[in-house]
Amino acid sequence: MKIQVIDSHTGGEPTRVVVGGAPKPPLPGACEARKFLASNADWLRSALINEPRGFDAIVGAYLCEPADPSCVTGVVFFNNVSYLNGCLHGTIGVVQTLAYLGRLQAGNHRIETPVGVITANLSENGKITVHNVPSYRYAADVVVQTKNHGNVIGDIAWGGNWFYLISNQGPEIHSHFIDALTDFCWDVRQALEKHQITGDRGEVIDHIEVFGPCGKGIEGDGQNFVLCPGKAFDRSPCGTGTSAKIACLAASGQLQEGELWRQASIIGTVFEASYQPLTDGKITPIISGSAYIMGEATMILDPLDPFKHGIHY
Ligand code: PYC
Repeated sequence: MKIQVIDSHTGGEPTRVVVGGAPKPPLPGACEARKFLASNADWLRSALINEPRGFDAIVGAYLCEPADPSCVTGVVFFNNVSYLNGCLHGTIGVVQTLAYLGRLQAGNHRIETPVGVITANLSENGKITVHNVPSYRYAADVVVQTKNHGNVIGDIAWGGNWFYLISNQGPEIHSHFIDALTDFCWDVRQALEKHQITGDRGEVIDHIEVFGPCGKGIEGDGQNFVLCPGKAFDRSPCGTGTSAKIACLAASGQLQEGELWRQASIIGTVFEASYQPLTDGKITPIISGSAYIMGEATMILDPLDPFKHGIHY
């Protein structure tokens, strides 16, 4: 079996877009496609993301026919352990990939995801700006008792995924401390599950985000470290995480409509963010970044290869 992919990165975080050879769901729509992949073709996720073909930080993107015909494509994002709700570094990678293939021109494009339609603008200079799904802070100053790091306080917010956002606690936000930051975030993640602290409909909070001031030589309004569901950290500032952050800043009156927030990642890459308020107290986050194509490949799944579907540790 042969699967064609195109690899890009957005602020250092890789996206592997499936462009050929994959099985197709019987019905259109991103929700249908996610159900189809999870129940009938999960091997595709594992084969493309897990070792020996991939590594933990890659996010995969499966393109599908949208249910909404005004959308240029539907997309399902997946990682080393499961399927994501949304993914904005991945959306920026998908837009750059479709432009590279000549399937998209500069302008506005609607994209269907399992959690709603988002709009991406591709500018002539390659900058990609995404209007994300409605985002909001669900709870502020939620204390969680962790096993190894005492009591931690954070906000819970939806930005296309569920986030627990922690400011100025835990290890310093610096690439020297990635192992310590990972341990800290994993401890928090497990504590949230243990104490049944969830999103507003009982959803697992599977992204942990820690904020601090920008390190020396890094430009931005703040620097973050984001731990993803499969314990990989986001090399980019995380678009859904930045959406959750500005939802919290908006809710606490610290960021006004149209004001710019520059979110730096753990490796110093930056997304620019602002928002438009919605009538129900939520916001539409507007996130900008750029992606770069790194490779085109045909993945070969040899039936005799014991690791054709990836290594499961
Ligand atoms: O950019 O939204 C994002 C994202 C989610 C997980 C990894 N990146």
